[in-house]
Amino acid sequence: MKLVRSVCPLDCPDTCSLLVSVENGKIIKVDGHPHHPVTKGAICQKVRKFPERIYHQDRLLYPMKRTGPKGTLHFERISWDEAYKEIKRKLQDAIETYGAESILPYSFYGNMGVLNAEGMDRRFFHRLGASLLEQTICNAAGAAGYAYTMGANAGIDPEDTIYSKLIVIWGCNVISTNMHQMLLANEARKRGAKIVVIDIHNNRSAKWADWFIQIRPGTDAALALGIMHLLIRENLVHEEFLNKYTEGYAELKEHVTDYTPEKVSEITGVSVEDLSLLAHLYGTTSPSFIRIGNGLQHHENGGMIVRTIACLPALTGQWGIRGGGAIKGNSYYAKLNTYGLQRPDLLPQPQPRSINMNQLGDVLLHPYKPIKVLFVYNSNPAQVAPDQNKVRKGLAREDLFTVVHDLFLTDSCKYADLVLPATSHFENLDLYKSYWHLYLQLHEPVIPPLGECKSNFTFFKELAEVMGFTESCFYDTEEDMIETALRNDNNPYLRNVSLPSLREKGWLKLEIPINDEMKHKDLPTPTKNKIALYSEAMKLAGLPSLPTHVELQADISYPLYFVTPPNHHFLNSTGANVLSLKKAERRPLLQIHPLDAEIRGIEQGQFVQIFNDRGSIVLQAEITSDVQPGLVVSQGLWWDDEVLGYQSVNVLTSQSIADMGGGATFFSTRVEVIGLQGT
Ligand SMILES: Nc1nc2c(c(=O)[nH]1)N[C@H]1C(S)=C(S)[C@@H](COP(=O)(O)OP(=O)(O)OC[C@H]3O[C@@H](n4cnc5c(=O)[nH]c(N)nc54)[C@H](O)[C@@H]3O)O[C@H]1N2
Ligand SMILES: Nc1nc2c(c(=O)[nH]1)N[C@H]1C(S)=C(S)[C@@H](COP(=O)(O)OP(=O)(O)OC[C@H]3O[C@@H](n4cnc5c(=O)[nH]c(N)nc54)[C@H](O)[C@@H]3O)O[C@H]1N2
Ligand code: SF4
Ligand SMILES: [Mo]
Repeated sequence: MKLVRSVCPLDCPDTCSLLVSVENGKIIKVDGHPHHPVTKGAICQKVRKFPERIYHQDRLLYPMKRTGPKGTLHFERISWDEAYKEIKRKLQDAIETYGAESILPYSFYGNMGVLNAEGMDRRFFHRLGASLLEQTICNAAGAAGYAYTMGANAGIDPEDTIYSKLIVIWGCNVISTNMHQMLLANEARKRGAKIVVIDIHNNRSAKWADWFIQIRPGTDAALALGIMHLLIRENLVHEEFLNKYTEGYAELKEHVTDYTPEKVSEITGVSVEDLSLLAHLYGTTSPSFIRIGNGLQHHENGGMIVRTIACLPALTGQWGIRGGGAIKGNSYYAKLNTYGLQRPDLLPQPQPRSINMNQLGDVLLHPYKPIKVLFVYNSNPAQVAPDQNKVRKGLAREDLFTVVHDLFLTDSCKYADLVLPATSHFENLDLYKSYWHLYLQLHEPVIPPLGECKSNFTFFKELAEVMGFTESCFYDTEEDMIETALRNDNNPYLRNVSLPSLREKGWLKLEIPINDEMKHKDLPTPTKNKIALYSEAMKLAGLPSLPTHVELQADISYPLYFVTPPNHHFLNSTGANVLSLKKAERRPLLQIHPLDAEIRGIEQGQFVQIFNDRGSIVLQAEITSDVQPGLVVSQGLWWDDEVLGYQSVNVLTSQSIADMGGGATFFSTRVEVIGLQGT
């Protein structure tokens, strides 16, 4: 038996280092690497169960071609040669008749490996001149909002949060979605820290916190402004820091006089007492740290919410104090040479149109400039994209040629003309960065490819050859691409990272003067090195220049908010076909407050219909005061299950775009719920 180093490839902030037991060429166990400074041997159940996923009986092992109608899963085996020929023919036909913009790659971070998420594939589609995809489904609004305030997605080193004395977990379900932040917070707690969770429902993290503050959906900016109001009124602000390092404090001071505790309490549902207590705690505890999640930015006003919360650490002068500040994301520090990796210079001029991935449904159904060829990889749009009825109607178009490259016959494969088998990350060489901690990791193959599986890298490299692309970048090896990726002279933090050093050590920490030595100037603040409490850039973009609460607008004729965050045992829809994980989650439920259940005559365990203008689904009700009145919650992105009749939550979500960054608005959905008789 061998123990081999690996990395978790899932779209999770923790990017854990793994230690894999391999026996006779087969992975038998997956553990956390005990020596990785953040992982420290701890990993989640999802990834402990990876052997079950990798060797799953349904794992795709060879290419297949559709033999039945779209929407079903009837395929026959073909060879890679046949698959390549068919793709080439379809691409050429589409380009000839409709132009290359009729081709759309649809991909996300099913595999976070740099090469397999955004390398050879991008080169291929750029060279082809295909429509560009705006990858907005995850954190686009929040990232844009945070950057308006702080300059970029740069926060503190999470390892420093063990020194925090107050940890505010805001719209982030860390127990499930960022477990090492929870472990670091536990360490801080042992040293006397208090943990506050601000969320719309009493989730796993809220139950673990010292104090759970329940807020109405989409009202977090008002809460943050209420805190600012009180900090200023009670003289708990750090005037010196504000004068030296921020822009627009005078304007903000004036502006927040409107956000009185009474008004904020009315908007947010947080009592005046709790608001005062929170403001006082935040104003008197140092170092204080805010972990800003993704949940609270999946709203129409998500950019503004994050922009507003991001102002708070400046008010009490937290930046530069070890353990003080915030993290929304840390992707800024690990910026690689994306130009070299993705080669945008291969794009035709003028550049092809770009398509917001949150609007896949409308785009596929649009009669003008139609999409004729769709490539799906690293993503499962039939489950994860909003307004699913439209997405599936679009995917079902007979004149659309769809290629899905995945490890499994996902629901998206139901609409594929060709299904191609993907390697798991264990079978690939790749480079990993985290959007939360500060380590880069190299991943060397742990096992050879299963069956006829090919990595995204290999697939697009071979397809480029089939298409007759002769540019030298299509001949790059994986090593070449990793070396290119690491060659980014604009990023001083990469100084000591090289392929040989990563090979030797497995992981390397980015060199960031952010700990004891961190001075404010090391943050990439927007203008004149100052944090933008007032933002001229936002004004120019037609947004309020000061932090502002904006009411949610969508579907107001429906009475209940419908929020659908991820669950504990799946990673988005990944893992929803792994029996042990499915068993652990039991079944998808609709959590509803006793008062809302009572007025609708809904009983515990009853099947209910949930509907709005976009469609209707059926789920089983769980009556619980873990959700507030006026809110229903269903956790997890489950696969279709014809036998049990699960229906997907994204039937009800909307393609509307958030206030910033083209972000998704999954959680601003509203619905009505009725009980189904005889269930
Ligand atoms: N186990 C597990 N881990 C995951 C994932 C997974 O699917 N499963 N997905 C990964 C990915 S891609 C992402 S983006 C992250 C997401 O992980 P997080 O950043 O934790 O975001 P969510 O879980 O979407 O939402 C966090 C919490 O915000 C709440 N929320 C919703 N609306 C509001 C609001 O208006 N205000 C406030 N205060 N809270 C609100 C949600 O109900 C939820 O409890 O997790 C990653 N990690
Ligand atoms: N209602 C609702 N919808 C949501 C969310 C929500 O909270 N609520 N969350 C949103 C968020 S934050 C996100 S990030 C998106 C996530 O949406 P997706 O990125 O689509 O995530 P997954 O469902 O995990 O699908 C990833 C797919 O990639 C495949 N895959 C893994 N590795 C490889 C590989 O190496 N090559 C290829 N070709 N395929 C591979 C996996 O098997 C899996 O089928 O969902 C969004 N949708
Ligand atoms: S999903 Fe997240 S917590 Fe689980 S092993 Fe991967 S990186 Fe670690
Ligand atoms: Mo995400």
